[in-house]
Amino acid sequence: MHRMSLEEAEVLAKAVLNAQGFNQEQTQALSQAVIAGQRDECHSHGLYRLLNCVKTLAAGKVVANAQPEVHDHAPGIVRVDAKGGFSQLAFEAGLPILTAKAREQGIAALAINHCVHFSALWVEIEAITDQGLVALACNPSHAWVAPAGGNRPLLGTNPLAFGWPRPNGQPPFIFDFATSAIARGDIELHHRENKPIPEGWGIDRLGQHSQNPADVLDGALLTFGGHKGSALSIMIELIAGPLIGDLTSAESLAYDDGAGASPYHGELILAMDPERFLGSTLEDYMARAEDLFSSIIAQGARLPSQRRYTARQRTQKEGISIPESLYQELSRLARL
Ligand code: NDP
Ligand code: PYC
Repeated sequence: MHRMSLEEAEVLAKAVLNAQGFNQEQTQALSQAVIAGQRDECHSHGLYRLLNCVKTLAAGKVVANAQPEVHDHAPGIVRVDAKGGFSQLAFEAGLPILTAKAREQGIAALAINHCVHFSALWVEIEAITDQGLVALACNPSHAWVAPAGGNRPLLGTNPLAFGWPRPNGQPPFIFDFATSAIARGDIELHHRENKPIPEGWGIDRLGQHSQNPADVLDGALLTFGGHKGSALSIMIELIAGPLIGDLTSAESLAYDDGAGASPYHGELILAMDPERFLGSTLEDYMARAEDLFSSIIAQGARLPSQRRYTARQRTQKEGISIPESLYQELSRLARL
């Protein structure tokens, strides 16, 4: 393993992105996302993702200097056209209007269109909960997942993330998961490390359960929770696809045309203002939410994101470590 401080990791990420041709703004937004992933030990969405950013650019499937365009679409809707760039800069461009609209009306939506997408959604959810708002986000990806009862890839790994702000400086309650049994990125990491995957993550090309990551990458992932994860995944295809005038996972994969690039589609993000919903009863009801969290922890259960927050505290002090082979690949791409 190769150890680095977070500052060194950021220098490396920016060097890779700059050397490969991303402009300053895109480089800043992309490096922030992958450093956040690495810092919180979400390895499938950390520095490893830079390899796919570079592959996507080399395949001509992302615009390296895209300048997102913001459209104030309706009282409750802001749209951002990412103009074929990665989603992160488009999110940054839309966030101030999304939060202003949520405060004004209690609830508002941000629809990002025409973006290339690879991020862990909690990064965006935290940017919204940091402002005292409740958040929900989802997006399609590529058609890599079989619907429950089916045996061929059709749905995306379609992440769903939710965030709830908490008082007294406590980190927000956030969950963020793929609606497949696991993110595809994790199966890719098992493949890189020659490790078998757990039973139930996926099937091979012939529809047989497999623990071989290569066979599942070539076959299909399964949804989490059978028909329930499958239904959530279909919902995400609909509300972050046709509803916002963008591609489904099957359409994204068809657009990819074998390039192996990051998915190209839209993203839907909702923000809700507890103060607007609750007025003078805000504190009382936020305290009840705290009671719920306390009761969960009292049973010995942990809240989602607790592992991330613990990892964050550790890596901020001790730095991160990545496989030496990944470090060497990134250094070559950075032309160090
Ligand atoms: P995981 O299954 O690792 O984790 C999902 C969530 O469950 C996390 O919030 C996690 O918190 C929480 N969790 C895990 N174990 C427990 C537990 N025992 N008790 C309570 N909570 C728990 O994630 P996935 O593989 O499904 O997804 C990983 C990432 O991949 C996500 O960030 C997602 O946004 C991203 N992704 C992005 C896609 C895209 O299109 N952009 C597509 C698919 C996935 P904690 O982190 O603290 O463990
Ligand atoms: O890990 O499934 C995944 C994924 C898709 C897009 C970004 N991450």
